[in-house]
Amino acid sequence: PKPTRLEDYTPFNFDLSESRFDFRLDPRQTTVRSLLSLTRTAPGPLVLDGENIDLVSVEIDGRLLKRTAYRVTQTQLILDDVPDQFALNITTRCDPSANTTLMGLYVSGGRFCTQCEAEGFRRITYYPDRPDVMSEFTVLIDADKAAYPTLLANGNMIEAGDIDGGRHYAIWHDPFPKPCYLFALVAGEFDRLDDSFITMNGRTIPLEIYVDPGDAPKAAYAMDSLKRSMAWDERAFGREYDLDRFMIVAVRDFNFGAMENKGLNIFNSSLLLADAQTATDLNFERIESVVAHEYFHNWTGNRITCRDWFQLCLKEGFTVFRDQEFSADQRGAAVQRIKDVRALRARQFAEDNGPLAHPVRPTEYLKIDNFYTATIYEKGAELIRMLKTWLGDATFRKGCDIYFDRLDGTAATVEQFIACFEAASGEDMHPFMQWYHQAGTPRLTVERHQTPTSPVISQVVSFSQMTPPTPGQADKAPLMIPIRWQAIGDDGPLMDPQLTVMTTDTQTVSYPRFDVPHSLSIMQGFSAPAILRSDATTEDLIRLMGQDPDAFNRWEAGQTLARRLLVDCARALESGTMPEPDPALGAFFGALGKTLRDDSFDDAFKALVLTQPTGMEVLMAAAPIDPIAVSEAGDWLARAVADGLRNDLLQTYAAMKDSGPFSPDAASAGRRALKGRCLSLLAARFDPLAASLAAQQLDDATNMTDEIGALITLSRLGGQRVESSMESFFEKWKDQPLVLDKYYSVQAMRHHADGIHAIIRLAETPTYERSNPNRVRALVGGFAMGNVRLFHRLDGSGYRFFADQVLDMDGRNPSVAARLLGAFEIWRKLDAKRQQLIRDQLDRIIATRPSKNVLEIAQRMRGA
Ligand code: DPP
Ligand code: ZN
Repeated sequence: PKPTRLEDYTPFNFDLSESRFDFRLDPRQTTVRSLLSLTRTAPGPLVLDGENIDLVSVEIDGRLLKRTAYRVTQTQLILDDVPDQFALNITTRCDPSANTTLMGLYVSGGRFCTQCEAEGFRRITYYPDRPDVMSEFTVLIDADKAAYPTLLANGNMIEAGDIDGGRHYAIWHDPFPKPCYLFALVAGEFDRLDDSFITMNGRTIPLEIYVDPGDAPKAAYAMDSLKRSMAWDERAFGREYDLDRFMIVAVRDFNFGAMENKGLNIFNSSLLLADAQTATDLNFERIESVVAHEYFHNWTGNRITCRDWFQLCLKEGFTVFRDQEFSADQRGAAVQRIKDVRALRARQFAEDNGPLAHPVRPTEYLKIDNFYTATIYEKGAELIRMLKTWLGDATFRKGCDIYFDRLDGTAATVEQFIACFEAASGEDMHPFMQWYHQAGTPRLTVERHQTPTSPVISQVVSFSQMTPPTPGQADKAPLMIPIRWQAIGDDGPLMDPQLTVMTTDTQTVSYPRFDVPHSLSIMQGFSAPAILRSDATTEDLIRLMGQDPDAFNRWEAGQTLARRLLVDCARALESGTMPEPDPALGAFFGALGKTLRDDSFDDAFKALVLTQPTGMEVLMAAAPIDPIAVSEAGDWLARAVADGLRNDLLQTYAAMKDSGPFSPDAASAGRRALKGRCLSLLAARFDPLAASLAAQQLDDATNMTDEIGALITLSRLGGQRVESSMESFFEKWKDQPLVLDKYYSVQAMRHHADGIHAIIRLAETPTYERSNPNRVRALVGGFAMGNVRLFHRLDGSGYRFFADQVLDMDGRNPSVAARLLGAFEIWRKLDAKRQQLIRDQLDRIIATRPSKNVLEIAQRMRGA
């Protein structure tokens, strides 16, 4: 297959001001009739995209074309000879019920819905399926009235009524020109939750959330999040909603998390529905941030869209940044930043330091679906954050205002975006662009230099950067790295925070000499997506854990210490020795205990301080290594912490226990998170008390956070109670698909005594739905990412099972299959035996001639 390249971009050769589509919905045979007004802007044939659809007829200005007047290939409709201005009518048919790719028009739970980003619209009708072709859409939907009482599309409903044969219709018009990837259509029977929002200019916007019958109460939190998002975007970015109504629809079968279709967002129900009994605090938190994310796309994505898919970060990186800022405002900046960086390190750093590494703006792809990655999204967001850190809040906001003003209604590029900040600041932004071109995570080395005491009155710190090679990019240039730093003594900071903006390989900065011992807090707030290699001693880190005014780095100091302990321990375990008791442990526990007892920190922060670096971070730092040794090192450190802090943990658990009636707010969630951390640490030392606390918590639980936390703890502890608890959990929740997903993922992560057979049995249970992405992600994804012992078994059974499941999914849904396969991206970080086992599976996958999606990922992972 031939890749698509950024350098080959050419504009479409027609202007398409208006598009009209008539849908006659039928699950087996839907007819789509389009009417497009085209005006030539450049020579050449008219080439339209289309896949898996039957072409019925083509008309130009009302005249039916002969079959010889056009060419149809697997992926295109080509009209060689067309006038300079004309109306094109195309009639096509498709089979939504047979569409298992969940791209284009498909049926989920008896309801019609669509997913068009990135290239799904071409499965609905022939059309220029590219983001830079923007058109004003009018959509008529005609469907059986009893089966599909609700008919929705983008924009405003301008007409509706009954027609013969028990059918009815609705006509929707979207006044904002948009690319077809933002098109949406929904039809079916829904319950609706209604509310409204008054905008900053006094317009009242009806808000409607459509859910499966009976689920409306579970949409209340999403609705609340939506209203807060709308208010926040006005306050923080001056952005007001534009259409006359805003709709969200929840569906159970969905490839992504959610989709920002203009005025009609479609959500995976797992990111929309929640109540105390069925959803965890993490679910609530994600619903809040994804509802915000999709809403924020209305400006960063829809009003200003992307010229081509290489510019994906333009909308995704910026929108993730905006949703992170929103969550920080809603839930506390420090805690939010820590969670975002943890996720960045576990997912994006793994990607950026493995075979799938690619720049935030890639230069080629086989399937664009494969580039909805942590790099485009999360690293993309970090780049925006660095801009803000570098330019300052006011100039950053000014640049955003210029962007919204200058590029509204266009399909833009990263260069145009950056030019707005150049205009706002007068800075030369050229060096910053390197972040968009260059893959890989920079290593930032920090060294303090001793200077002679007299007569020199200052001392120096030197920074040096190095980015290791990534596939296809051997040589790396220096990046512009904003480093926020500060000297900290035993009574707190000794100077104001400094901002050093590094632009070369090395840079040296001097600062005053202090008479007291001090440590340097580097990259406060995680001021750049880099891996820090500091010369900080244990003493430095303990000092920072206690004194750093930057909450992120206070947390980070503990993480750095833990990472060092974990890497040493994992290496010792791999070579068959037990780790020596580390002299740093006592001081580390002391600092942890102090944080735990300090009332000035919120509970969510304390819970994060008690959370270890992810296995992925340790794996990356210690690679190549046996992943099971990494996992056992985690158990060892948890046990050591629990031994060192047993009384503190028990007391804190007891103090957090009665949180009163459930509320999803950040403070209440923080209490539950801290309680959960204490319980799981106690379980790590197999404290007999932990088993009875967990059993009690399971019996008493009035919310899913406590219930599933107790269940997971019991499953780690093993023993009699586990099987019966699992079974009762299943019986209790088997009619709730979202909770059943949780059941499968907890089961997928257990250390079953009969190994892979238990997982295979789960995949054969009648409630396992192999065509539902959520269910498959729960079992197969949960297994590959969360069951270190079984997935990485040296007999290769885990890898084989996983590859089988990916191939099975690939037969139905290539984009979900390719995404699952990403779990193999760590393979070169593993020991030699496992590398060989995974290489064999990748070769096997490639040999089966999989979809383009899976082929691209497998080949990139395998390496040329
Ligand atoms: N554009 C979507 C999102 O990131 C993904 N389809 O919200
Ligand atoms: Zn997005």
